[in-house]
Amino acid sequence: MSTQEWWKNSVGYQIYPRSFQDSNGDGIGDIRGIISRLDYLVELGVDFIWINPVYKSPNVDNGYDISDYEAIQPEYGTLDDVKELIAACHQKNIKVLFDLVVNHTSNLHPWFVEAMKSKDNPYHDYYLFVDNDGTTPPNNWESFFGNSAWEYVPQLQQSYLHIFAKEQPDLNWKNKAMRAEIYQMMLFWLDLGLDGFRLDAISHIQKADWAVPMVKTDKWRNFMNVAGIEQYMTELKQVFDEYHVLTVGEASGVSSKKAPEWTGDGGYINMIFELEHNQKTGKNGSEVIDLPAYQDVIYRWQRDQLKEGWNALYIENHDNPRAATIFGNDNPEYLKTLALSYFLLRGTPFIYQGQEIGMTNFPYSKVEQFDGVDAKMQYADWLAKGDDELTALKKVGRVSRDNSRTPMQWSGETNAGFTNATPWMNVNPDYTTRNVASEEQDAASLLSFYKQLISLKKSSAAFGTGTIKLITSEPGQFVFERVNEDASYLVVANLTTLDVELPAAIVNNYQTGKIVLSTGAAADITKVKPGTGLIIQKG
Ligand code: ISL
Ligand code: CA
Repeated sequence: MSTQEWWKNSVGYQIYPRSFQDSNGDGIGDIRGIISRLDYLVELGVDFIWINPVYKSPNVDNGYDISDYEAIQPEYGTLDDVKELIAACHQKNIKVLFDLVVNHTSNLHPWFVEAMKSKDNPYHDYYLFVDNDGTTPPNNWESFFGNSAWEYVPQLQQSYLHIFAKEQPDLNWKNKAMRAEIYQMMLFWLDLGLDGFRLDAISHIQKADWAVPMVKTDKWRNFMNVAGIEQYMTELKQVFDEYHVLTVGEASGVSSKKAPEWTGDGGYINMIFELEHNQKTGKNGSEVIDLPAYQDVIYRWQRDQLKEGWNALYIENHDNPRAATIFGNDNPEYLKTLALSYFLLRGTPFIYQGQEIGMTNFPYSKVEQFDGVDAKMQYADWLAKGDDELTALKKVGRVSRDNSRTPMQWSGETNAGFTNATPWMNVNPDYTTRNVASEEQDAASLLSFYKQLISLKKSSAAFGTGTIKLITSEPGQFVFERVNEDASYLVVANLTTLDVELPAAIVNNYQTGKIVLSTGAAADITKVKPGTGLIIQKG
């Protein structure tokens, strides 16, 4: 492994800046807030952070609608603050990734403002406009956030494509001048010393012909990894390669089979956040993760990238409800087991802020508590379908991505120590018992477990570049070996309600080994009970 592949033995931490730490008493998390919490991250042991967008934005989609790629949203601070953040992180050996959002801009970006002026404006072709009389959209494509993906513009007699909110017009990647400006902008950030990017919605930048209709059974295929994207990814790679930066692509539609072409040697990027494992079961409003289906997806991605390619491992992010709720069990030992089930698979593990203390979904009681455009649209949708308000609230609340965006719970003090003003989003009331300060004091807490797990992960390259052997067992029981020339480890994480029965050969191999970490006191290789797990190093 070359030193350029440092990320293979590393741990990432995702920061949602709006909700991490407020430093100036306006109720909104900011860059100086992140700087003030760096020692927490050092203590935790993470190697790099990925920060969600802090660019100038009217904030229709919490920063994913950018109106100036090279300016910072004043709420978050200034460019100088960013420089200071990067320097402070580097001083503490933490690398910094920013979000790169280039599938779309804000409708208030100067390019789009120009584009709306006339068909012959040079910026008009930076976006995807189609002649249209406004009676029916150019085709039946829907946006990820619901309804038609087209917005009609009467003064142009055209509609433009937006696969997210209508305030997020899609860029036209066929336009060379637009691409050149994007690459220039990336250099601007890389020159400031960023260590990489998380590539937002990157598999959507190429679209099918407008004549191809949407099919209900595969709604997004006309803008997910569509042929022709190769050229753009190759160009992006040229920029990345110049700086040897870490690149993590949110690339839905790239199948596990195809993934090695993207993430292997010579691939476009270093790793992919697959979005397939988000498999749920149960009635609207009380969904839980469908464990067997979830595990199938994760194991398939492991198998398909065994020799070539690399995984980005995660259970939470800013687009999903909290794991402690959606896995249906917020018992700390179960959450430790959940951590074990994904963290040491082959790939680079990420922790989403608050996951390490077991933060849970917000107990919604009124619609005003929702923030996201998507949540509000879904709520209106359920009402339109005939639900009463409480039912609609429950259905949206269970799965809403707003759940993951409540303020970080630092302590049992006012507003969980996030701010001394009114927080921009409600703090989850369970902060009084679930917070960093109290878990730091408790050697048996989830937080303490994550620290041990991170340190173990980094103590042996067997957990990085070592091989992985997935051992078949009951669905929902994660059992695997990590092996290199120096060490062999067996990881067992039992998320089911049945005891794990390991194959005799495995028991023989590891029985005399040393338990290097376990979720509870009564760990025993011959009987890994429901909701528990352990790691054994071969003797
Ligand atoms: O492809 C998808 C589902 O199969 C979509 O989920 C899509 O890739 C995803 O929603 C993209 O999310 C990202 O871009 C959005 C932003 O709202 C999210 O927060 C971000 O993670 C638009 O920029
Ligand atoms: Ca602030």
